[in-house]
Amino acid sequence: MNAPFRLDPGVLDVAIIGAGFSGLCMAIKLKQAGRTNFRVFEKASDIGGTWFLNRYPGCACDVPSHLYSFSFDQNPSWSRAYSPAEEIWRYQKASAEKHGILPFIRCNAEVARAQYDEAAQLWRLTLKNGESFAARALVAGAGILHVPFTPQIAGAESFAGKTLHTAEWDDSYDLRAKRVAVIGTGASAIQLVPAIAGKVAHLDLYQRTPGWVIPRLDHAFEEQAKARFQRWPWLQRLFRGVIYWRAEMLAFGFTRSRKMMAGFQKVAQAELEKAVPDPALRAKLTPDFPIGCKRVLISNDFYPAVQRDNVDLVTDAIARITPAGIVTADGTERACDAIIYATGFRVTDWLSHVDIRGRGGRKLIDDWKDGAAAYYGVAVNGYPNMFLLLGPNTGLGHNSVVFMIESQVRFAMGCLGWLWSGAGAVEVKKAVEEAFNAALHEKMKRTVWMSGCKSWYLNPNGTNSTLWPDFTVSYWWQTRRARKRDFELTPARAPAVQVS
Ligand code: N01
Repeated sequence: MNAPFRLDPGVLDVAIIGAGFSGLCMAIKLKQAGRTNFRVFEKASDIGGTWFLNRYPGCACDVPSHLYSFSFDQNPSWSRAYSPAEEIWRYQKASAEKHGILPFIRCNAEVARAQYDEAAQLWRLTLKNGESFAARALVAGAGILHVPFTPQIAGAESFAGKTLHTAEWDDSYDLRAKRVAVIGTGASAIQLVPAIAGKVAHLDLYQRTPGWVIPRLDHAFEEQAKARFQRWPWLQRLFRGVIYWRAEMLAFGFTRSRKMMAGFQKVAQAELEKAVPDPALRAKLTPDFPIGCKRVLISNDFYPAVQRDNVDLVTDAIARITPAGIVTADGTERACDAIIYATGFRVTDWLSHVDIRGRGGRKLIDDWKDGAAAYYGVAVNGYPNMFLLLGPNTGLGHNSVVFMIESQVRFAMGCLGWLWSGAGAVEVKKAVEEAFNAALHEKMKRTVWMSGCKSWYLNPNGTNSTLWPDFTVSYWWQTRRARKRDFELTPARAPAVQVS
């Protein structure tokens, strides 16, 4: 990422944390609104967020690309229905370039601390390298899937071979002809395992909990189809609309109808029976929770990969790691050259790596100790002029989060408009935020995510601060404009303070 970074003297209008889909969308919309006094601070060495960081073999999006992209920047050239990670990343780069936001992004710039200065009505940011900035508004678009989770397994540090994590992939390590252990069978593992199983000498897949897997209706787009999308953008919009509403229908099952989910589960069960003839292996791969409770996995090649001669599915619990490999609870040691952690992300404390302090020095990490909460995932009482993107309870199990991001950016732009027209501080009212969350968690009770399984959607206390418990269209409708009556607006106290 070589774009020059220009720092205007003085106070920024907006400081954005993160240059993934969220931060890029915010930056594009600010620029389109004629605002150029903003900066994006990205901790990684390039833009793209999760699509830059996740580079493991087989990494792709499990939401169709024509939907998992900006509505205002449709790409007629997607190579496949489910495009690989690198293609999504290239799309993000092209979009950032097209909208002229690269000069506003600073990479290798990790925000360590953001503190609200009530007297000055400013957010004061400190980067990890000690630099400091001030901004009237803070937009946190850090995303929830970026802090890799590695379980603490006894003896892990003694392992003499190579250790990798799907979210911190080391391209320079050659897996060919190696004996490999993969820990985890979530969304990352089911993409990784088929991609590497044919290359490695042997693969032990350590499964703690099997997931429901449904077929991925993937296919390449022929040049003719791409040309049609290019020539008739309305055709692509129509296609996107069809994918959107097809996905949206699933929300009914996830959030309201156990009957619909039961039908869905029958389809997955039939697929498993068709794909895995061996009853013993099939039993190991059969989940004991309702489909949808944990994230539904989408793959055509996972079951075939697990049945390869050089792949063993290990379901005994991992007891410890030795210099030579992994020992399971039954005492068996399986030697390996590399251990790959496909163990996901630290989701429920996703913003804890930035020390965010609001009014009176209150810490977001303390306010969220029992679970993150916000108003529509965007605004938090006690943190004026701070707007979160993909914040609490705005993740999805059935549709594109890019759709949610666009709704949130529009909502945040509405609030920023008040700042630009005379307000000094904009803060959601406590009672409004509390009432919103009480209603949300009431709705959450009837969702499949609360049906009793253990998943990364849940906080340690069992509450769900991760997912939106309704249709995305209802989120879009409810957030189509920010309502002044829900916020406390404090007049600007003084002209913007210069950064020292
Ligand atoms: O992580 P996960 P992921 N011993 O948390 C297991 C998104 N994503 O990286 O189920 C043994 O789902 C754990 O077991 P269990 C997507 O939102 C999207 O795969 O807890 N095993 C589980 O099997 C996804 O949901 C795409 O019992 C241990 C696995 O590790 C999210 O990222 C692609 C263990 C972790 O699964 C995370 O997916 C990839 C231990 N001590 C990812 N600890 C798209 O295509 C954990 N596990 C959009």
